Amino acid sequence: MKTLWGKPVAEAVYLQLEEESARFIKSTNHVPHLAVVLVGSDPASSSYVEMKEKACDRLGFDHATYRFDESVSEATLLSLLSKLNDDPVVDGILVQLPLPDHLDTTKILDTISPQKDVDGFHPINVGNLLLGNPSLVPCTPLGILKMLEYYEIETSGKHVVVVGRSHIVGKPIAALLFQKGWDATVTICHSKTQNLRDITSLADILIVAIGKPLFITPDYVKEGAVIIDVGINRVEDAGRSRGYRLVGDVDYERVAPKTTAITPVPGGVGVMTVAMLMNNTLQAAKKGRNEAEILA
Ligand code: BQF
Repeated sequence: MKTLWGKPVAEAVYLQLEEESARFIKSTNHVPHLAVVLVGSDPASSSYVEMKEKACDRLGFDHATYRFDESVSEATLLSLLSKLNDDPVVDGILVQLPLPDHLDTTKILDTISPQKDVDGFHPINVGNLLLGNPSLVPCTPLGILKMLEYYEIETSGKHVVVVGRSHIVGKPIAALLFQKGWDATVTICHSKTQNLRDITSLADILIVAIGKPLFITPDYVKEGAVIIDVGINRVEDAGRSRGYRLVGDVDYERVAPKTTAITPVPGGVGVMTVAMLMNNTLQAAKKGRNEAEILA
């Protein structure tokens, strides 16, 4: 069994981005700029935003975080987003999720210009992804692909089972892996799937993104499978100073011995999510500058 750490993969991505970004800044005199919108004070969201800010700092990207009280109105957010859409300094825009219930997440995300949509959630980008056209691809699925590539895990002809059908992970990773180039056979399972265990047990590669701590136990897994655990769940742990620990959707301790390779939590896919956000920010900046040049 091999543990698929995210760190070395993310480091390789950061190294490449540093080079690519230096070249970009030199030739355009423009520094990539990420705008982050954070609503409320959920500690997990705040810590994710902090990791994204640190990643920007490491690469020398400019960034601005727009913080709002929980009670912020939809109109306020929509007006900020349209200002950011129109601001030529801003290359990437992301709204940290989840948003409070009184806000219409879809409406807000769809307001972000597709060219600046570094999370890849806009319908234009989702459509292009499904069609196999160039597009901004959601960060976690992109991170999973990078990990598979780095660790030389063959996907062609393999049976990939995706558990979870979220817009952020399940749907896009499924849609990517059956494209030409990856050539996997993909099955998508979700909360209403019957005989889930029988299906997951067929997987050569099992990708789990359901947000249920330690849900996948050895009886869900084929001997020798590769496991990608996307879950990041806080569970109470009185033995830790913070009072909680992070666990995945997979019961790593019990499942790992049965696998060929498995991602840990923390330190697995999550690390890649942030690295790929930086990748998307630079890609958006490059595309934006090309277009600015053509118009000039
Ligand atoms: C790690 C996220 C659920 C809901 C909203 C490194 C991150 C996480 C874990 C991170 C996530 C999860 C992010 C680790 C961003 C991934 O060491 O294991 C980094 O920052 N993530 C998010 O922005 O919103 C979420 C999960």
